[in-house]
Amino acid sequence: MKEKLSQIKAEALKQIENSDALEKLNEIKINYLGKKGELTAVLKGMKDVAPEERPKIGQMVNDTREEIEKVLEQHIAQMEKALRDAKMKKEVIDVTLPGKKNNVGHKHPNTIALEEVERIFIGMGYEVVEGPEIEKDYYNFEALNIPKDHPARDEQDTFYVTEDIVLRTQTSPVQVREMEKGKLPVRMIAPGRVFRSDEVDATHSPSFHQIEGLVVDKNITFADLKGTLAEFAKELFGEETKVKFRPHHFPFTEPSAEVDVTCFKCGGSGCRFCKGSGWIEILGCGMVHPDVLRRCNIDPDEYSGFAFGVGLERIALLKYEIDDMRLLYENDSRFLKQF
Ligand code: 2U9
Repeated sequence: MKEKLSQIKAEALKQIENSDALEKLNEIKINYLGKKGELTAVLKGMKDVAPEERPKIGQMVNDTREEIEKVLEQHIAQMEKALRDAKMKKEVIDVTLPGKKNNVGHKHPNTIALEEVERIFIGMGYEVVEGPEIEKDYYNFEALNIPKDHPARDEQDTFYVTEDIVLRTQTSPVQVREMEKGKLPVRMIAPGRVFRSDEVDATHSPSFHQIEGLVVDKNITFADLKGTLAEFAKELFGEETKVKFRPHHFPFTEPSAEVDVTCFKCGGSGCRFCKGSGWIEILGCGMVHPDVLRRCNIDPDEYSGFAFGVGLERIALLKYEIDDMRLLYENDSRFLKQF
């Protein structure tokens, strides 16, 4: 038995010595030390050894195993180091090569404009509230004084999902839902996508974005509306910007107005940008109609409010001097990377 073990050890060490690849060393490991290996076979033969001899033989088997293992591990480590060294020698890193350019995305002009408008109103204490793009007829129209026969409901303007469900044509339903909650005062802006059945051209799209604002509290007057929008215009277009309120009509506000700002290109003297008038129209606004408040369970004798609405694309086109709305929807990276 002793001789057999010496023979196994000598043979294993010889094979290890002559190995020139990692795979061969692993094979040797399996052949000698594995479950079906030669040393395990010797252990299995212990039943034929006299019982008093067994501890001695067992110890010899263990010694042999340990020695083969030790030499094997040494050779494996050596071979791995040699392979690593060879790889490092082959891989030359030229630190003078220019770096790879990472393609970084750009914010869409709509996003930049939205973040700017949100920043201004959050600074004035407004909350930003979002709501569903698919709305009940009631919230989109009925609650806002737009009854069934109103021209604003014309099927050419509105996408109907069913008779009672529409793709919202304005973000006003978000404000109606907020007022219905009964938590007063309200000071919020509602940005979001809206839909109108318009043909695509340089200034129209069937899907665009609005930001609407609403303030409801005791003693809110048209003066609050004027002051708020004058401040907004100054922050958005520059300190020297002036605002002009022209009487208008919306079903949901009374009185209503459209707001122009002095042209930020020529300062109001008239240029190509403002078509010679010195003014640029930017938004619509008004005092919330008492019937709209009443429908939301708000007593118009106790509370009053103002509201306004602005097209996000309109702001983006003006601010970044883009002359065709379609560019905002194509997502051509050559266009977007300019912002
Ligand atoms: C409630 C009551 C009143 C929101 C308002 C406008 C005036 C307005 C247009 C601007 C350009 C839409 O994007 S646009 O086409 N909007 O002129 N929007 S007042 O009035 C409200 C909103 C909610 C409960």
